[in-house]
Amino acid sequence: MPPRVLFTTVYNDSGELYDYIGANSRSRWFRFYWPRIQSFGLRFLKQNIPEIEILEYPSMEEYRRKLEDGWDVVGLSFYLNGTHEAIEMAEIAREKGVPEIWAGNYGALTPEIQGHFDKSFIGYAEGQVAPYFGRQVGKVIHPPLIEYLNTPFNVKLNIYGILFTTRGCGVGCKFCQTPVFCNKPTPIPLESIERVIAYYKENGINVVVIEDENFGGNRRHADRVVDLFEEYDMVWGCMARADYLRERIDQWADRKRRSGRLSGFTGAAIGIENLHQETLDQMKKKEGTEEIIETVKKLQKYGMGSIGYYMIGFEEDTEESIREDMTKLAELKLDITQVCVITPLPQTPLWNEIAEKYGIFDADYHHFDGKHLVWNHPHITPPRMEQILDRSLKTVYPWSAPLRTSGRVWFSAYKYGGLKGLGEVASYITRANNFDWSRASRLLDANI
Ligand code: B12
Ligand code: SF4
Repeated sequence: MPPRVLFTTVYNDSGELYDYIGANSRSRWFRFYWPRIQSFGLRFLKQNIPEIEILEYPSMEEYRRKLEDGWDVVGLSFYLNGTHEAIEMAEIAREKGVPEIWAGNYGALTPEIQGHFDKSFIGYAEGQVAPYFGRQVGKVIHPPLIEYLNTPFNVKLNIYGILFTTRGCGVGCKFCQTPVFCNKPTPIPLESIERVIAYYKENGINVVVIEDENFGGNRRHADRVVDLFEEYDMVWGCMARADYLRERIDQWADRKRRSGRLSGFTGAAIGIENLHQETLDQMKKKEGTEEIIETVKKLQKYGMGSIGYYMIGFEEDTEESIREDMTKLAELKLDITQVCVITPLPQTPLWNEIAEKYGIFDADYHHFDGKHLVWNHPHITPPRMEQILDRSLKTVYPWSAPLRTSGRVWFSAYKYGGLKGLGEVASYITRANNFDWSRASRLLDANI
């Protein structure tokens, strides 16, 4: 009999799902919702090693109940800000007599907490876990990963399939843990990508969002993925570096215009990080502010969507300088602007630098979520930083932002597809609300 292995994310007793837009907006009046309903990491593991059982965002009670079934291994999947919950769950599992407790995902990178677990898995783990079941993972199979965009009235606006095309990044930005987690970019096999795109298409999902760390880092692979989208007539967007996007946007927009359809490239999320070149250079971002802004403007010129990631609280930042930067950032009129407070993460160069120069005073890992100041900043106190963040988010995501986005989507649909384009956007709403959500829990057949 194979060992009984349970992998779970950390518990959530708040009664609410984590909502990415909620985390990055302070709008009390109206906003969109992007709830986190599936754990992508656990789905990949289950898809490739079906013997594992998984639990996604359980309540503490559900977790305790599940433990009663008896397990040889309990594995916890967590980010740094879920560390306390992961340790608590590990202790409960031990009390229940589970012989082995494992840690995985980015939270497992923290050296100080690894002692709470029998094993810590660093990086993408299908290949590391499979031998436990006496086998190996050849080509990684991409599971279906499905999410939706919601409104306060529970009318869903869109349903989309998530896609990962490569894993890992070695660029080496000072603040980022990815180069420690997995610094060798590895492509997901194209046949695996094609299979999941076909699954989305068959199930009425025609929008795909790529959430790679660095889509386009491998130009050849990325271009072939784009060809697949064209073949399957998909609408798609991606999280990517500005340099790759800048090279390709004109061509993608042109393809779209010529096709007279909405399918094709529709927008991107870009790490702007900071509007000051010296700060980007210091962070070893290896990109130019001007080029990043130019890429955003290009997206907007073509009516494409834009999400920007931005960081505040660098050592030279003051309340006044952040206020000025936020005014400039708001002028970019992005659809969503994720503003994070710069947070030293374990094993990054930034962690060592800040720890030595200023000291990291906060021992509460909940605060390592990019929304709190956890170190001794030379000009700003932690409570003041929270107020500055609130004000910044209000500036970059005013109540009118969702209206602006809706206007852009409809206008762009008309621009590229005429009346048919408008009908197609309306069909997104019908597709999302008529989708049989029990399908979202299905995985693909194991054979590829
Ligand atoms: C998509 C994503 C999100 C989505 C998650 C969507 C979802 N449904 O899961 C959303 C938007 C919700 C999100 C939010 C946040 N995110 Co995020 N996110 C990512 C992103 C881009 C991809 C993650 C992913 O799904 N990868 C694909 C899957 C297959 O890989 P995986 O999750 O790593 O899982 C593999 C391994 O980790 C391992 N594994 C996973 N679990 C387990 C468990 C066990 C037992 C074992 C053995 C192995 C194992 O095996 C898996 C398969 O190979 C990463 C960037 C990146 N480099 O990965 C950032 C990243 C993970 N996010 C990060 C952060 C900081 C956040 C936020 C705190 C940001 C914020 N301030 O808003 C929040 C926290 C959310 C929360 N409280 O839970 C950081 C994590 C840093 C850290 N130290 O924790 C990352 C690395 C970005 C970065 N470079 O800074 N995020
Ligand atoms: S921030 Fe992005 S580009 Fe920089 S190292 Fe991390 S994943 Fe790579």
